Amino acid sequence: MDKLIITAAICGAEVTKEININVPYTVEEIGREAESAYYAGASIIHLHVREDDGTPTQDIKRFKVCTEEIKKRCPDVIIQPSTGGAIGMTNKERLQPIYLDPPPEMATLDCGTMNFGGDEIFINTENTIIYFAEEMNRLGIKYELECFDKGMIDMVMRLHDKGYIKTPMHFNFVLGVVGGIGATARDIEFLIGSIPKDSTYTVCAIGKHEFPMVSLSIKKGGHARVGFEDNVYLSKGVLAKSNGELVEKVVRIANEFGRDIASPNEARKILSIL
Ligand code: KMH
Ligand code: ZN
Repeated sequence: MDKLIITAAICGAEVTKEININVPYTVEEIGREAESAYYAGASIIHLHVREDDGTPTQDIKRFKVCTEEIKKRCPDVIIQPSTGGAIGMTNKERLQPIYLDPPPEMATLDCGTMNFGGDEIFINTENTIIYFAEEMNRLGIKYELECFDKGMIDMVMRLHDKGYIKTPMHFNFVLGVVGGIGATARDIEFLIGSIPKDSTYTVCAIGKHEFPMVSLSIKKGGHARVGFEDNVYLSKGVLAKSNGELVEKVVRIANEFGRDIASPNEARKILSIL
């Protein structure tokens, strides 16, 4: 089994300080949270950025200063900007962080449209996915294929057959989002069984589903994503003081299963970005 790649989704676009005061907004807070996750064992930082008041933004200038702050504190960590941004943003707005100079090593590529609770719709048409994939191919960016449901894997396979999506593929199964696939062992089995054999995958799940689903992924040879974007609790009723605390818990679970933790460079090799 490969060593375990831990991704920390430190901030997201939806979760706020009202839910957990430790959710980072400012550049300094984003740096602090990335650093706590990195020293706990994360090799990838999945990055959304905020204005100081918490408003989500995809502004390239904000990504630049946040990326610099993270690199100062965690020099070899893999930074994976979001191209999902927040609900309602335009494609051009969302894509801004891939145009950083130098381009990021990785970025997310969301693989379908879905309900996001209430009246919210997260829009990723086929043409949007193709446009994002082609831009990332051109810039040599490794995409993490965000699949919130089985049909999104089918979309990836169709776009692979048409030459838009390259191998080896790296998936992130996002479980338990309202409108997407559930968060049970059966759901994970179904998704794992639906991707090409030479792919890698990581698992994340929302709220109380985070640690049970991540544990299953660790056991089965997949990778793990935790962080305030997905869940703010360390255990029932106990708010996490930092993203680092969530990563430390993943490391404890991995130790139980006898799974070693990948350094950033080991993660690069596993993901074929070295
Ligand atoms: N905030 C969601 C609308 C991604 O980072 O690529 C989209 C999202 C996925 O978080
Ligand atoms: Zn995200």
